[in-house]
Amino acid sequence: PPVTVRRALLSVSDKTGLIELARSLHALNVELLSTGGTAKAIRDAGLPVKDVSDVTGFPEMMDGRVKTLHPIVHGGLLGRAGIDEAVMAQHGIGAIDLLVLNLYPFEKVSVDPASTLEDIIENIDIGGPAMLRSAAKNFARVAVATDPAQYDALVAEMNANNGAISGKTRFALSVAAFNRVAQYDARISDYLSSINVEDGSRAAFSAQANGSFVKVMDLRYGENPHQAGAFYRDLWPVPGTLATFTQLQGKELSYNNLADADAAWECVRQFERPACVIVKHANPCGVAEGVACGDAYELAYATDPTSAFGGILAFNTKLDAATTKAILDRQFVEVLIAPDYEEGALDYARKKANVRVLRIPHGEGRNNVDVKRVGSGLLMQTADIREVTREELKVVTKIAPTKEQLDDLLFAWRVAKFVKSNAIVYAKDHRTIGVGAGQMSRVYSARIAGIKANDAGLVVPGSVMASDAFFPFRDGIDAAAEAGIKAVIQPGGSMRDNEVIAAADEHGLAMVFTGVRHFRH
Ligand code: 93A
Repeated sequence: PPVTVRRALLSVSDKTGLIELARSLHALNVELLSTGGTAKAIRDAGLPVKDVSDVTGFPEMMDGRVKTLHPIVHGGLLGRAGIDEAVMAQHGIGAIDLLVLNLYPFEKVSVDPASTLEDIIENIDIGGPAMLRSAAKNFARVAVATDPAQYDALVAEMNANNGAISGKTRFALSVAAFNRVAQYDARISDYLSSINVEDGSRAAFSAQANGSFVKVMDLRYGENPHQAGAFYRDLWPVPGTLATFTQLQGKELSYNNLADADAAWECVRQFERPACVIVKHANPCGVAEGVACGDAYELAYATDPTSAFGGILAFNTKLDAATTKAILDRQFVEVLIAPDYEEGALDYARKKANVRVLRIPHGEGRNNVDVKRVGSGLLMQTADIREVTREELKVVTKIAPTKEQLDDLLFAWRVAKFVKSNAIVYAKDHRTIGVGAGQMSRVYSARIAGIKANDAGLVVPGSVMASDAFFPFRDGIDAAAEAGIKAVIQPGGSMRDNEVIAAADEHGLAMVFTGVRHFRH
């Protein structure tokens, strides 16, 4: 139900709009209580106001560190209607129905290069957040404003309702107040944890916390040596994701190592059969399923031995000693990732002490939010964790894919999801034959997939092709047919789907639509 405001406490650092608000409240017969500086400003404007210190019978002290931390204030904010009247009367606590408060400007002061640490510490508000929490918790009876931008609407509502504020408004204000306190405390914690206690210097990244992230480590540098880098994980990391890794050996992990390790691990963990994914510069350059990790590795490697050099290798099964030996004898590896290792595998890895070996235990969870920084903003989206089932596929050509082709199409589709757009993946017998990544036009990605297959000495004819998004023209299909592709998987949905389907029929290809696309930028 609406609550008529009879008594308000005003305590604001930012005095914007204060006098107009006080005047409006006074006109509605609201009694005004206030703290030192705020009370002075109101009084100077010729409006009646009571000092909190007079109400509590306790002076403001310690240069303002203690001004409102008193049961008369908190009891006035927290007292429940219909429950606490008697105890409030017994202790001389008068109800406060509206709190108008904005906090000491910690955010502003802490980023000002002229501020000393003492200035910054003094700007950590204690009484303010305490009152905001008291008032916000008691939204059943109390309204709380934390920002001058809220005053106009508040006054308008009160003017229209004889000084009353609705339950809906009080609840919305309460949520806003808790948000404000959470944000404020996060900034304090970020700031303080960025300070080096040895010499007082400040790091580019805070030491432990960053909102709801926890620092795992500083990185030698970011994507390039002139950039700083750090790795944080969620406060509660999702089981099965990169953030739960243990480094068993090897050189320090770099920013690029971690970014590539994530792509490799997320790709390989999709497969049910033993699989290997080799990533270079964020793109899978070879992927294969096998009967065991050994043949999966051989097949993945054979897709593109040139690119595999210095790659990030991920397996979805326990890595055995023989495969580890085969890998490390043959090629330079940046990072090796598996859910577990045979003891012999680790013994062998130890001989190549630089190789970073990560263990990531399998888990069901997936990261469900993606974040990308743009300018001084943030793009957020739910993560691309959509899996396409066999039943969802729609055959659009005269010829349907065979059972083997269908298996390969789904395999290629899973790989394509992890290839930067425009992504084209050629595959056969559960292994990649050629990967075309990151081109600005789809037909070039298709050509590159073909060139790479040829260079690796792999036979394209009889393979299938996956495309992460629809073909806008028939040229991609023509190029694929010319290379010998026999079946295609793609989202469909182009204006020229009919032309693209006709091209596939003309070449005798089978084609299925997924209805789902997987852009990855
Ligand atoms: O130093 S405090 O943490 N101790 C308190 O008891 C207290 N009560 C209110 N800061 C406190 N405040 C803050 O004072 C308010 O959050 C507001 O930002 C400021 C208003 O002070 P003044 O009215 O003297 O300008």
